[in-house]
Parts: sequence; structure tokens; C-alpha cells
Amino acid sequence: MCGTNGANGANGVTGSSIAGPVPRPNPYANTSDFLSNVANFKIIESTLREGEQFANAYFDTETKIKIAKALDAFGVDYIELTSPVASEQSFRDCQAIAKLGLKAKILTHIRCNLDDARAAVEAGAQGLDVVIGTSSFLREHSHGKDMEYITKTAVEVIEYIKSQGLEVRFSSEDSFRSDLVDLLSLYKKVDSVGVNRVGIADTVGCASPRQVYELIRTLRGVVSCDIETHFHNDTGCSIANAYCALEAGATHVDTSVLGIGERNGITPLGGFLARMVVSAPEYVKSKYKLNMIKEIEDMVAEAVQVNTPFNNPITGFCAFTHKAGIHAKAILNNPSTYEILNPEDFGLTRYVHFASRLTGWNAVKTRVGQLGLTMTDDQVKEVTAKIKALADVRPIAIDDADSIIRTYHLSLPGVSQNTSNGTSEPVAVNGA
Ligand code: HCA
Ligand code: CU
Repeated sequence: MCGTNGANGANGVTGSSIAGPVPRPNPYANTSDFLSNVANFKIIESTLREGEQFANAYFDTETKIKIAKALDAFGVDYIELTSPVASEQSFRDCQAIAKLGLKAKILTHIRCNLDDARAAVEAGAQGLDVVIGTSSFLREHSHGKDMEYITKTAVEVIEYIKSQGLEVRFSSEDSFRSDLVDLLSLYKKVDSVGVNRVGIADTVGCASPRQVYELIRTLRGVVSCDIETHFHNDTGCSIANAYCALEAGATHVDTSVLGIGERNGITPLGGFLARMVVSAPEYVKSKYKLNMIKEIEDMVAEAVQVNTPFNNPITGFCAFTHKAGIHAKAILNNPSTYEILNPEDFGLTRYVHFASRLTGWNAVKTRVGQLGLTMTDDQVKEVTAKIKALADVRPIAIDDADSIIRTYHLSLPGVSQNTSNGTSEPVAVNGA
């Protein structure tokens, strides 16, 4: 039985043979910190498996290699690939990526049977993620197997994979709609034959964070191996669920770039790290190259022909844009006032909007400075009123606001035609 921190989570205080009082854990103590892996988790990046199930996805070999290399450079622990039995090209792609010699471990995803496992071993993967449906829906309407058959096959497949010297994870599809006793008995059994990880999958995206916490915490007390988690985003909980799973003692989280996957996908890599960098800044910043997130998202967005959503954490076009006068003023004084994430951690800059009816004079003052102009505060307030007056009539662009500022400046006594020469880049404010 394996596990980087699985054993930690399963047991409390160890006894001692030396005489004297044995310290006992306080039964009322909050155990969440003891179980929590919020500052010690691993990412299983599944853009090249779950992501390939996204409606628009078609990855040729070159694109797969490019994505795998970028994810590896970014620092993910594992890269999961489509099953080599899915198609001949999938088999060859798995071989090619396994041969790259990346730091990340190469996993492939297989159904729970020996034929799939043999093909995956032949394709050169370093670990196999085995999955089978355990909910009554999937047992009755998908593969038609009972729990006894599932348990027997699981043990057989796990033992075969281990005999080949590979890492193995066993997961149940649709875990949250599976019978709890069935699920725990199955996982206890696979743990006892030495599986490296068990996986909990919210295949239909039905689970709430509290349900996740409770299931993972219960499972943490039943198995001593690592616990991987996989959350679909149908009801918008995929990041929160991943976070709660870690709080409850899960060790691994599945992600995909931009969350692409079956239907509306799974926990997105970038959004998940936005959450985690707030909760565990040292761990996240030392382990992952956060300034690569935009480049990786752009690469995948282009490959699957989508745009990054406007409200995407970190990279949505307005993720670091501040608009209302009250916000702009505070941000210009100290960005922490209205930012929990620092754009510089991701190699990005913030932007203070200065061309709307909500604009305040502090933002305009900064813009005046960027344009290389000089005005008194009263003059800035007057030109701000002009910008707001136009913005009350129609939406205005940065150029509109700039020309109002320049025209106003030219009208000031003693200003000649040639005094303005500053940048015309939008207001970007750096530093804390
Ligand atoms: C799917 C399978 C899966 C597997 C998750 C896992 C799911 O439905 O395509 O291996 O843990 O969501 O159940 O992606
Ligand atoms: Cu899935």
C-alpha cells in the first residue's frame, strides 16, 4: 500500500509501548486541518483524455505532443492520455508521448478488463487509470455487470498491472450515485490488493461540496492508499468540489485546460489553481509555473477552436479590470483592496477602466499622467465630468476618452499644440 500521504490521512495518533500516559486525540477537535491536503496535492492533467471527449476536440499527434510538453513544463504531476484501445492512432500517440521522457508521469485511461490493460502496458504508459461504472444506472443500462463481478475483475486487473511494475488507480464512474456500502467494500478490497489510488468520479456533475467532503472523508477512513478525484461541472461546482475533496483528505485532482471534457467538462486547470494559490500560495507558486497558464490556455483554445470565456479566472479578458470609480481609486492606492489574485503572479497586468459613466477622477488622473499631460486635480475632475457626460449618451472607447482628455488639455490656458506626447497604452497599474 502506497500513497504519498494516504497513510497520514487514515490513521490518527500511533500508540507507544513505553509506559506512561498515551496522548489521546481530542474527539471534539476539528480534524479538517489534519486531513487536509490543500497545501499538498497532485494534479492529474486530463486534457489529452477527458479533454479529447470535448465536443470540438480533435488533437493530431503534433498538437498532443505540444500540449503534453507545455503541461510538463508547467509542472503537472501526471498527464492522462486517451485509452490506447480507442483507435490505432491513440495507441501510437500514447507510445510517442510515453517516449518523450517528460518529468510528468504518463498515464492512460482504460476500462476494467485485461485486454485494455495489456494494450496500455504495450503502449508504454507508466501508470494506468482503470475505471468501471458502479452506479445502478450504469450497471443496469451500460455494462450490465453486478458488484461481485466488478470486484473480481478489478482485483484481477490491478494484480496484472502491478505485476507489470506499473502504477495503478481504480475508479468508479458515477461514484456519487453508487451505493455507499458497495463502493466502500469495493475500495477496501482494491486497497487490500495494493492499488496505488482509488478514484472518486462525479461523472454527471451532481455532487455538492458538502457531499464531496462527506464521501471523501468517509473513504479516507476506509482506505490507506491515495485518493484521486474527478469532478464534472454540469452544476458549476467542479472547482469547489475539488477544493472540498482536498480538505477532506483527497490527494489528487483531475483537471483539463479550460475545463474541456464531456458535456461542459471538468475542473479547469487555471480556475483550480486560482483557488489553490489563494489557499496555499507557497506550495502552488513553488510547484507550478503560473505565468504559463495563459499560454497553455491559448494553445488549447486554438486547438479546439474556442475562445477563453470572458469571465474565466485569471485569463478572462476582464479578470483584472477595475471599472467603478470607487474601485479604481482604491486599486490605484493599493491593489489588494479589490484583488485576491495578483496578476503579476501569472505574468499579467491589471487594467483600470477610465472610459465609462462609472469612471472616477483618480483613474482619469492616472491616464492623464500616462498621456504625458499635466493638470491640476480640479482640471482632472472637470475633464472626468466630460468623459462621464459622453458615456451617459453612448458607450465610449479608450480613444474617445483620450481625445476628450487631449482636447480639454489643449483648451487650457498656456498649453500649446505640441505638449502631449505620452503613451496611448491603456492604464495598466503594476505593483502592490
Ligand atoms: C467518463 C469517464 C470518467 C472517468 C473518471 C475517472 C467519468 O464518463 O467518460 O476515471 O475517474 O467522468 O466518470 O471521465
Ligand atoms: Cu469525466
